[in-house]
Amino acid sequence: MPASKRRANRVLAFTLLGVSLVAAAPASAVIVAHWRFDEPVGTTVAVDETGGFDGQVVGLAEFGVVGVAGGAVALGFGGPGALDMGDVLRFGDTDFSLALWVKTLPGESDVMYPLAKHASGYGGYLVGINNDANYGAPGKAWFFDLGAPGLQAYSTTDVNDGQWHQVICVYRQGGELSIYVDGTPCEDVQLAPLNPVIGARFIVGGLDFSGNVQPYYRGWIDDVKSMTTPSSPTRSTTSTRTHRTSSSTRS
Ligand SMILES: [Ca+2]
Repeated sequence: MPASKRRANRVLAFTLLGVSLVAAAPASAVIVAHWRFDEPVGTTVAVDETGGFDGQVVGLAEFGVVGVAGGAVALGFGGPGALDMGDVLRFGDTDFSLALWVKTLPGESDVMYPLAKHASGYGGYLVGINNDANYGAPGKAWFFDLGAPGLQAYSTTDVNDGQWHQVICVYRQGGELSIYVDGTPCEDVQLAPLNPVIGARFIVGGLDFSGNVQPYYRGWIDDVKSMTTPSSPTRSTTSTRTHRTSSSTRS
């Protein structure tokens, strides 16, 4: 690819990043954590430039690969790996949002968790890709807090096509989950149980199993942000809101 094209693509990526964040996040959102993953090859710590919640490499994580903005981290190649930020970002039932760029292998079908603060039996928020038994859907990204199968916000866009996609998940006080892919419009809104306050590790590329990091991702991740809204505005009630029900509960 010519250098001019690469520069143009990079400018486009930065532009898309800014536009989609502005479009999807509440106007008063404040970034509380931001991992750019621009560290060089061999790094064992992913720096959070905003909140100081640095992530420790668990297993294998490759830095210095090309991302959507600067570098990215590659996980799941040559062995399992994830990034452990520790028990941070306990939002509970308050407005917050998560933004991340993901790229998988084309047609990747395994269930993956690019971002999670989840404790088995106690719920907690996470972003999934593909389906895990009755949770999620093939090729789609989904946002979970504590709900039974179906009580998640699902993307309509496939995110397992081998291209970079920005996923933004928004939680609003009262249990409203919404999800955006590559900007607007919102692809799903779902009323779910209130997000619990739990003790669990915040992990990029895996889940917390009884206090241990379990890697659950194969692909690339770039520019992860977490945001809050200090003074919650009135909750939105949109015409696109959907309500699904189910009798079982995730454990
Ligand atoms: Ca980056």
